[in-house]
Amino acid sequence: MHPLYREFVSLLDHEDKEKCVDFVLSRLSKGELDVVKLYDEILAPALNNIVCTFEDTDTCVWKEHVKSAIVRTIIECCYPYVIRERDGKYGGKKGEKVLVACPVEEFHELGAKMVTDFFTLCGYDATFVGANTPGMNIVAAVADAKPKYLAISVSNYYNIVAAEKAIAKIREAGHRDVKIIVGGNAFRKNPDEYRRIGADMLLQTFDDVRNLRGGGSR
Ligand code: B12
Repeated sequence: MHPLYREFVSLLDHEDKEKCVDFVLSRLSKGELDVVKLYDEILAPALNNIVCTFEDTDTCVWKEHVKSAIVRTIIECCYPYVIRERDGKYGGKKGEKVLVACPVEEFHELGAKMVTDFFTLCGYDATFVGANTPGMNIVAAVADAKPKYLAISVSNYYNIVAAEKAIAKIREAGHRDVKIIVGGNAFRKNPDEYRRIGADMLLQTFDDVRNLRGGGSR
């Protein structure tokens, strides 16, 4: 567990947006924290460890919305640090295009936003297309932007079907050059599903993204 995790979670539990943002930005600016550790060891577990019991579902769900909105603000505020770390630590911009999207009905967007920043850190020209993106819009984005990679993030297991349909549409439209990556919690217990749904590879971590240029697929 990251040494700053508990302190951050306590601020998040109090839904103190101001203190949460300040806590993170002051550590990033002093170099006490970097973006990957922040995302992987503090923000993602702070959300993924939320458990709603049957008795407190109504309260828990609106609080989950508030907490995820605070985390979204923090991610947006990190962008200057993403660029700074890309240029200072990871060798700068190299330029291959990547689009990152969630399939239709997948509203869990925070993993996709973090992954977009992971690609940016590694020098890719990365664009977050959006949560809940219909297949035909993903096809249009691929046709217009002509990315080298399309990364599809899926959190809810049931949305793997929507990812599969989007991939089929891309293949039907004849976009054979784009490499399709999938990732996200929906695949954690189902690591072989990516092949069945027609993706080229499954990636899950910052190191997977970093290793992509050296081969990367598993
Ligand atoms: C926050 C949250 C929400 C927020 C989302 C806010 C937002 N703007 O994104 C809100 C409140 C809107 C929400 C709604 C719902 N949620 Co919700 N939600 C969560 C929660 C608590 C955290 C998810 C999250 O954001 N984690 C933080 C991110 C950063 O972590 P991550 O996704 O794991 O991403 C990391 C890695 O996985 C990786 N990664 C992710 N994608 C990719 C892609 C690539 C290519 C790579 C390389 C890596 C990668 O990188 C990230 C950084 O390390 C989880 C709990 C849990 N245990 O997961 C439930 C959870 C995901 N939700 C769930 C459900 C059921 C729902 C609802 C259906 C609830 C409802 N009844 O309304 C709705 C569905 C909405 C929809 N249609 O999508 C279930 C899904 C279960 C399943 N079947 O798989 C979970 C697991 C809760 C549970 N235990 O039941 N939710």
